[in-house]
Amino acid sequence: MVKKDKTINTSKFGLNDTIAAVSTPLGQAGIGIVRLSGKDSLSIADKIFISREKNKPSKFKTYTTHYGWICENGKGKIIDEVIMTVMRSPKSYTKEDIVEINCHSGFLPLKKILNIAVKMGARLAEPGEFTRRAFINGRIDLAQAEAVLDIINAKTDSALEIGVSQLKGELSKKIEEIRNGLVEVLAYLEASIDFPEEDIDKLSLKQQTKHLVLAKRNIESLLESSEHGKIMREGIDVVICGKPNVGKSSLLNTLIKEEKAIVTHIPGTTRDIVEEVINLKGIPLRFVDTAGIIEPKDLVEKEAIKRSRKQLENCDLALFVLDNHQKISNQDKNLINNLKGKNIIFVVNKIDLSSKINIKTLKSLAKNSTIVKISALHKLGIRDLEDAIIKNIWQGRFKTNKGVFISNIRHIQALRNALFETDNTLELISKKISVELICFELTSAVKELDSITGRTIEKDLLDKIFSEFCIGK
Ligand SMILES: Nc1nc2c(ncn2[C@@H]2O[C@H](COP(=O)(O)OP(=O)(O)OP(=O)(O)O)[C@@H](O)[C@H]2O)c(=O)[nH]1
Ligand SMILES: [Mg+2]
Repeated sequence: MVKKDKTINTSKFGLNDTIAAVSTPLGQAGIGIVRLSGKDSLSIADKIFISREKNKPSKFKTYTTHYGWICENGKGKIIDEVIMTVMRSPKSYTKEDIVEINCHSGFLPLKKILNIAVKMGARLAEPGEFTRRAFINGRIDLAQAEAVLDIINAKTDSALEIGVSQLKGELSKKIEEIRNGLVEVLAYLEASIDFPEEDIDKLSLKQQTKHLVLAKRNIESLLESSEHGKIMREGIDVVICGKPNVGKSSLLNTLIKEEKAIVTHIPGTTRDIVEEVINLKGIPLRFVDTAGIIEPKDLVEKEAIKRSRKQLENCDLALFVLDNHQKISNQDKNLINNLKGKNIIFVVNKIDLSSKINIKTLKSLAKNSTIVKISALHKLGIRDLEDAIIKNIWQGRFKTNKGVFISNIRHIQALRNALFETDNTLELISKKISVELICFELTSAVKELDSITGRTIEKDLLDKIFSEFCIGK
């Protein structure tokens, strides 16, 4: 667990306040939760809750639930029938006393219970304030707090896995390991400036370099994982391209299992870009169907082809579709030539029809790219194509990092800066340049790592991070 630098005031709002919020979506559902956190949570609960056991919440044992009613002032009109859970400090989400009131989820009960809590002394919580308190009170570090948001926003299994691993503190542990290496060198160098005469345990130049090189490798390996992390979180763009009428739109529809794009036997059917995101083996894939690229006959075709090319320029992977029932034309060859340097899978469509395509020629044009044979119309070979797409995504990119993946832009930037500064330190050491300057660079690298875990962090940045949370979290 990372301890925060005590000199930094990380609190935006009074920690002495007891905060309250509706922690579930405000609407009709089975159960809604009003949550209180702070030193007065239990005394507020005493004033508004009548338990069936005739006991007061301030007497409840931690992590126990109690049946009862919320009343206007502890005895007046009943507002709702509820279950109350008490979680006492320090073993709670915020490390403060927490009371959770499970009520019927309707706009009115939730609003009324919240209002009564406020009337009895609580303050409405700001977005993310519960998690912010968990961070300020030292239960979790900043990377873990950000993981909470990632878990809430996760759209794929993999994104969820990254979030959970980060919440467990696996990223923080890795960052701390790197930091320890840097700090060891820094402590030695600073001591040698402050007490030049004294007999400090010597850290040889070789040992200093060893620590720094190890830190550098570890930072690099985390940065390498960032591409993987980014793919799992944001996914990749796959553009379906090829000549008109080869079955691009049919393939899109088959892949997304929906008749989204118009399919006809008339070449030049697709004009606008049609796209859809699907989740394939935990990775979000944005499939984009494009207009067949040919010599344009009119202004509309010209614009459609311009858009197709633009999509192709920016995509991560192109599916180049060919018609099994046709010979490879010069047009195909030109298109393939124009895709040089792109990441491509060649898709031979319409395998239900007799084969006229020359596979040998295609193989020589495809070079090392994969070729998959399918029928979009009869849904043949689609699983093979999906497997080829997944294999292509991870090919050459997947570098294991013991399950620690970076996917947050803020973390990536901090690591890049730390790498730059560690490199500078190594250079300064090798050139035997002033120890003060070396310490300065090394301190900057440590600060960058600390900004990830929140040991040191600018207050504005902290405000920005927590403002992205919802109220009640
Ligand atoms: N026999 C057979 N016909 C197919 C197959 N896939 C697509 N087709 C037919 O080929 C024709 C063109 O299909 P589309 O999906 O519109 O082709 P496209 O490449 O999107 O065409 P444009 O939008 O005009 O560039 C349609 O008549 C489809 O039914 C297939 O696997 N087998
Ligand atoms: Mg089409």
